[in-house]
Amino acid sequence: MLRKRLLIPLILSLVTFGLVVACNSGTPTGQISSSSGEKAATAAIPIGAALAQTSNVALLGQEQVIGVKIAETYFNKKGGVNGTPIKVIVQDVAGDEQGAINAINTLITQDKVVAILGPSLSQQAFAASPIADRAKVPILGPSNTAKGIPQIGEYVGRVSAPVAVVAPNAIKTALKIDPKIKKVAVFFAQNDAFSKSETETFQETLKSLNLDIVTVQKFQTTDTDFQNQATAAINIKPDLVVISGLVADGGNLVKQLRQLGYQGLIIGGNGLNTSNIFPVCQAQCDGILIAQAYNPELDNPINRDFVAAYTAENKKAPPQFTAQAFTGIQVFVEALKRVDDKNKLSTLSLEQIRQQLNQEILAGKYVTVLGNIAFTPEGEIIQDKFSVAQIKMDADGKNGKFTFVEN
Ligand code: 1QQ
Repeated sequence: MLRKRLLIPLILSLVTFGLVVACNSGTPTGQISSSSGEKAATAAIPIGAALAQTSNVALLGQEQVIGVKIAETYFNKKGGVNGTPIKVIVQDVAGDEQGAINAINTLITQDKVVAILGPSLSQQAFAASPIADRAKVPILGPSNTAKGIPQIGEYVGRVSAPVAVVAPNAIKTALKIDPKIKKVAVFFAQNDAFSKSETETFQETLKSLNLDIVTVQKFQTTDTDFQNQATAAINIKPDLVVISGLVADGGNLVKQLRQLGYQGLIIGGNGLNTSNIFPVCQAQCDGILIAQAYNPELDNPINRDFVAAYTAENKKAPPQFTAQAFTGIQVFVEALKRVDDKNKLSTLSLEQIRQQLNQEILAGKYVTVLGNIAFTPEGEIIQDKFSVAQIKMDADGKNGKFTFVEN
């Protein structure tokens, strides 16, 4: 009786794995012909990635997609999950909550994934990750850094250190560069959960360091004109500007601050943490300080491999969002191996795999490109390596790079 109960879901999930591979894969990873009679079908294990491939949020999501693709190739070359390949299925969350809800529903009910990496933004996670939690599908935020993400539910965690841990590093670096900083102008996007959370951390840190917050200016992530806010702030003559927003808005704000004559240091938050900001603020991006949860110079074998794989394609060092997405897939692969070590995946139903995978994710310790990480029982990442980078633009403002100022 028990056997039958296990067997039917097993057959269903194997059939599903096969279908998913057939529908989504250009390379027939999971369709191993049994015509020779040597091998039974070994279907690839479907892992979902709910990431932004369209809208302005794709400026961030694009780097995450690159990370999951590199991870898929890398971990499959290493034997996948005890010999069974993984297949990463990407669904576009686009720029808003509904996009994330749709992508996550599709991954769960249509693609029958064992787990999900995503969504791209905290704003999307608060709306969409509860769906994965209710369906008992493990979901890891690749860069969901707002306060409260792991607390969404038992099945929700993140591989992205929270703003509370990462953001203060940038302020400390700014003070090292210019110890005379006293007056600080703070800007944040009031329609974005991450930006609201990050500005709280920034403001608490500034206060704890006895710096004066001379103005707090609000905007929307959809805004393109910041003349009013920028002018109001510049009139108070701040020594430092701290911005929590996303790429397009954040980049335009930086550009307009500079055009209006602001010459002091600028700290950008995690939403500005991509070279996709270069075309937005061009030469005026120069000098922006951004705290980092990843440093390409980390010297461990997996990071050396990751940097080599990324650099071969992209001719530059990998960015944080790519590294975090790569790490998310690694966590799934290693935790799946441990599930399989205990009970062969082929003997488990999809529901059992998802549930046991969640336990193993939380129980594991991982040597990653982000350094050594683990999770609290709530799904919060435990990570100890952070850095701060500064954007250096070429004179023509076309190209630039993130240079690390603090290790
Ligand atoms: C969040 C973030 C974004 C800036 C990541 C792309 O950190 O939404 O939490």
